Amino acid sequence: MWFAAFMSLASLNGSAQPFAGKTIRIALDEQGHVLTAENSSLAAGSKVMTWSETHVPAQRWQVEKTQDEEGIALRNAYTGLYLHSSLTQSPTKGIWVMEPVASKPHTFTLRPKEHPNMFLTAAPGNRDGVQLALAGEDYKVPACRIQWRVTEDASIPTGLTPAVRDEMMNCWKRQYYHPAQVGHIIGKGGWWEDAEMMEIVVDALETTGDTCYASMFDELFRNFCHRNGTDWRKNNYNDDIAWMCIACTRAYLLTGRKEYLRTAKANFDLMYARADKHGDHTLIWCMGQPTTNSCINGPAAVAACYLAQATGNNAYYHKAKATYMGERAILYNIADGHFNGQVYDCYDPHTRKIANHWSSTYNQGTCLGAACMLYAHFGDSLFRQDADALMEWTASHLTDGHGIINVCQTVRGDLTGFKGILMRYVRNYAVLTGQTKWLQWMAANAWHAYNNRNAKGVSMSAWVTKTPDTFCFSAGGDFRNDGVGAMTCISAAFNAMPRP
Ligand code: 7K2
Repeated sequence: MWFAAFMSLASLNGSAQPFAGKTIRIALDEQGHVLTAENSSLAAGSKVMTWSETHVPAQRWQVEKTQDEEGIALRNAYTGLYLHSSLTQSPTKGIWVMEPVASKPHTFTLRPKEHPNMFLTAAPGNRDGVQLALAGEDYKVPACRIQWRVTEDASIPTGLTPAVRDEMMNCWKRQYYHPAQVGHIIGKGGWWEDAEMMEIVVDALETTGDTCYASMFDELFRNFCHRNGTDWRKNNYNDDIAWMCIACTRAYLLTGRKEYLRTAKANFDLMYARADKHGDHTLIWCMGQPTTNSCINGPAAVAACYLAQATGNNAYYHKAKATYMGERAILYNIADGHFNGQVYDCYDPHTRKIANHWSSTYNQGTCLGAACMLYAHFGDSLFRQDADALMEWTASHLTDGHGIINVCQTVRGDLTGFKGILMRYVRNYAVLTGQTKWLQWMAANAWHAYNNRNAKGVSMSAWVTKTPDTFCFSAGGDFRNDGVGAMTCISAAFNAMPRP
């Protein structure tokens, strides 16, 4: 049976503008491939396609009445843009005529008002990301491909709420968090990756007060120590040690478990003693390597501030300040005495040159965090000005035109976890300065990544791309058992909602 047969069967069933005012799901086939804003893109002109059901607003459409009494407009429930007859999203209303298919309940055809002889269809195939098309009289498609199953659905969340946030965490845990011989392990277990994921668990504890996260941290800590011991000097990466010291000291400050502080303090002290050898208070990144990197100086300054808070020993604040100022002198982008908010990656003391001009979310983040903590303790306006500049530069240079972070769009290697690190320091900055707009900025990022989740409820580190159900990113990399990147949006979600 071909589409032409339906033109005569279509009847308006009493309502020219069906579903007006409702939010609907528009599915093409029994497998439930639904009309979806491609990659949840907020950009006008981006495509609309079909994708498997992930229960997100980017897959729902709000039906609006139009001036044309026969037609409706379909507005994406996430992006706020309209389905246009060019099969893209548009800021202006496209007019669609939605007609019931006789004797098929909940089934409709969709025609663009301006092309009344054409029907909305999608290319054959049930894979994700199938292109839409308009089927005209000279383009024969099976009737089933122009018959859309349309149902009202008011059950989809409309913004980031504590319930959405908790669901993100639960879906992540289901995929990556497993019982082990000792405690629990994430994926196959790592070193600094574990530290960073454990910090997100600490963020969850700090922002919700839910002691389930204290237990979760303890499970991970016991497993980590079982694999890596409690003396970490055999790890040559000083940054690795600093990351784990931050996680453990923060966990101590929230739980009071002395074991965490004891381990953090002993390892920080041995790391700092061997790393502070450049003579300018910057730290050696990795033993045996010549450079000093932002990824050691930033975390070490943060770790020292937390240790000062945990031990009451102000010598740690002075270490933090020395490390921070050392890094500031060589790795901050300062011209004519003015810091523009950008931090470089790596400096070679032998050549006295920046060895890597790359600027990243995580280095921006730890510098922001250190600046905030140093400002809170010393009250020196330099730290406050630095924090302001760091926040502004990060939000305006590492994002797309809609404020969504679009760097590190990868699921492989170190870069996958970096965005998650930035988030907690943005929270600290927002709370310290009372600028809640940065919490909203984080919530918008978390919400974007949520809209791009897959059928298991997992969102990969490439936040601006729809997460594949296969856990294999088209740009390369398999994240079935590697939870670092998929936890970054969870960091954004928790850190966007601090406790009052
Ligand atoms: O080169 C450094 C750093 O400057 C750069 O920003 C990142 C980017 O790579 C390393 S830091 C990542 C290291 C963390 N410690 C353990 C090492 O295996 C890992 O490379 O990728």
